[in-house]
Amino acid sequence: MSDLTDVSSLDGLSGNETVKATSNHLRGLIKEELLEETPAFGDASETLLKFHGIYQQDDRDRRKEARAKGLDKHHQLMIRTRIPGGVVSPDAYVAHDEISSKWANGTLRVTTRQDFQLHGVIKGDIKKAIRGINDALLTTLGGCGDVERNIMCCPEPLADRFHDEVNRAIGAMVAELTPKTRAYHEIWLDGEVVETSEPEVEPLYREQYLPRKFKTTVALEGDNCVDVYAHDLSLVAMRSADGTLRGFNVLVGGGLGRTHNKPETFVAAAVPLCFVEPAQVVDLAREVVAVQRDYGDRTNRRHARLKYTIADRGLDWFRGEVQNRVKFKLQAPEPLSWKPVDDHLGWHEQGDGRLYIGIFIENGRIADVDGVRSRTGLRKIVDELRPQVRLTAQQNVILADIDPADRARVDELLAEHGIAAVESIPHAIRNSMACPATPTCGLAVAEAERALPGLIRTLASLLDELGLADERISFRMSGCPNGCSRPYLGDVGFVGTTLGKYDVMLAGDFNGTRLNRVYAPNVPFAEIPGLLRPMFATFRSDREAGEGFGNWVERIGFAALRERVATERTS
Ligand code: SRM
Ligand code: SF4
Repeated sequence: MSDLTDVSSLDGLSGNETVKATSNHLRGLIKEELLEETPAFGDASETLLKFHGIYQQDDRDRRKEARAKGLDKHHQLMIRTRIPGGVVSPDAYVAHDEISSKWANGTLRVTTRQDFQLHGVIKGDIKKAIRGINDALLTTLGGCGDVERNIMCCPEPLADRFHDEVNRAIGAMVAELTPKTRAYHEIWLDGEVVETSEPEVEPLYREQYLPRKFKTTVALEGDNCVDVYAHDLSLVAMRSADGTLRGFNVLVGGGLGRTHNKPETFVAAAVPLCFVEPAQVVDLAREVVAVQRDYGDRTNRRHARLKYTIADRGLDWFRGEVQNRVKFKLQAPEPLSWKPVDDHLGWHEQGDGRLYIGIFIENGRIADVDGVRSRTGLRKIVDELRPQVRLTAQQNVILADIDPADRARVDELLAEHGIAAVESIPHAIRNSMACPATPTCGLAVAEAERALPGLIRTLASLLDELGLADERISFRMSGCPNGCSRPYLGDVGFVGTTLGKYDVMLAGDFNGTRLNRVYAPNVPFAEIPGLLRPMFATFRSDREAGEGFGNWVERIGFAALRERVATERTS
């Protein structure tokens, strides 16, 4: 175990480790650079800003033009608000909506981890935007960076004891795992700099924080709407017969990021670790994070997630380390079973006499575009009826706590703003997700959010033609192998390899319990429908009753699939 406080011992570690260790708990020179009239922050601040929920980006669409004119890139910032369980008060919704028009690009982006992102904020406006978010009682601290990220949870707003108990556990975990540095308040909220002879302490993260990002999700027994197999730490809340919270099944070591042509990087599904009781879950979560803090690889950021620590040292070793640090006995994990994933869209009862409605937001972009005015429409509903807003892991929005008497008014406002009723949305579109990719993501090698809408409509009409319109097949597209839309856990994944080309991944499943695999590498975008059509046609005639597309591909295997597709093409 390295001494994390001795900066002279950082030789051989990744550059980020020195930046963190010498940052005085994430302060660095952010405050000073904020005062400079430059369009961008320096490199060290760029690294530290992530811990504050801010990414330095540039508008990639304008790079060419800037280069031609001999100008610098169009620097801009992206803000990510950390929203545990995706729960947003009406005031916080309004605050984000206002910030988006005053200082960002006029859209709100619901992320695959139930956060809001605001893109296109310039440096001179960033402080006002962060303050606006905090004034609405949310924070961006820990939205990104090498710390525990947003803790996700199934967003269904059901009013019962089980949900209350799960929410309490999440609140306690958030409090325990949030960085304790006062830097955030000092920099963004003009918090007083406390002069004291006592050094500031980060009890969990110490001087160097974690080797890499760390992600936790909470699922509710039976419903994998939060993709438990994708996370460093997943907690599946289990019910007792009397409807109370019995405990959590714990899984560890999921992670989807990989790098093309670097076989040492890989996608991993989380594996069962143990079962813990409700009163033990905070200690368990803290110590899982602490083991990763102490043993994660700090020399190579491509090999620094928990999945690599577990792959290198073994699950039994990992369980032993966690066991040594907690005061209770880790129990054996229980077997998990999943019902068909619920996206929580449409109208539902909450269980307390009120209603909620899940609204489909294509690729999470709340905007006013081409007749679909989701931004104006949602804002009107929030202003008029003050529902609680919840963000889903499929990038959609739930409006909760609605009086049944207001249901017709909500439907009216949605229709007025071109926001389609979920029943009218083809399943292929409803079950699709894409990451932002270009123009904001600096890592994108291909389009995603801007490419999927066209493709998914072609696929939806193709499925319709084949009589498969009611089939629930998930389609997920990412603009690079990092997998932000979790493309490796869908029935069909499209993973950008270079501009206009995608690895087509098959043999995952709709419930997100199995990783898919590359069926066809580097497929030109325009050829994707032609590749999939004969498969869908064969699936229609060949599948067993109730069998999903990904499960069918997995059962017959890629070799048989290729043969059957060839036969279908010639018939
Ligand atoms: Fe992600 C980096 C967007 C969920 C794996 N992700 C990025 C950055 C910040 C690019 C960057 O580092 O410069 C992207 C910003 C794009 C933009 O312009 O907005 C970005 N990731 C997103 C979001 C917004 C995609 C979306 O469609 O919603 C999601 C924000 C979640 C949040 O609210 O915190 C998002 N990213 C994910 C997920 C899915 C998940 O966690 O459930 C993954 C795969 C799971 C995982 O972490 O293994 C994911 N993002 C990555 C990686 C690869 C990490 C790795 O271990 O290799 C990167 C690159 C990195 O960290 O170096 C990355
Ligand atoms: Fe960017 Fe790649 Fe993530 Fe898409 S998958 S947002 S392109 S890092």
